[in-house]
Amino acid sequence: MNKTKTKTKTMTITALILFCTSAMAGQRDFTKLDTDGNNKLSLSEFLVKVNPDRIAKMTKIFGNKDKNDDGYLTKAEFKYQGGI
Ligand SMILES: [Ca+2]
Ligand SMILES: [Ca+2]
Repeated sequence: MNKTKTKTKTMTITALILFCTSAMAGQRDFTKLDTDGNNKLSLSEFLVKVNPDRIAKMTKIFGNKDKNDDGYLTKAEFKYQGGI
């Protein structure tokens, strides 16, 4: 019984580490893209380094993510995965 408990605990910790790592990676990308540091991504910031033949698709994705249609993506909107 003790063995099973230890295994479950290890798996939980591994899942937590994975979760934290991916959350941090997302944050780093947002910060990298936000070149003027205003904590929002404009369309031009969002499209930096995007392949020219993907601009149209990425512009559409930007629109889908921009839930309040203010032309900027907040961190929360940026992380929203729907519409891709
Ligand atoms: Ca910005
Ligand atoms: Ca917005």
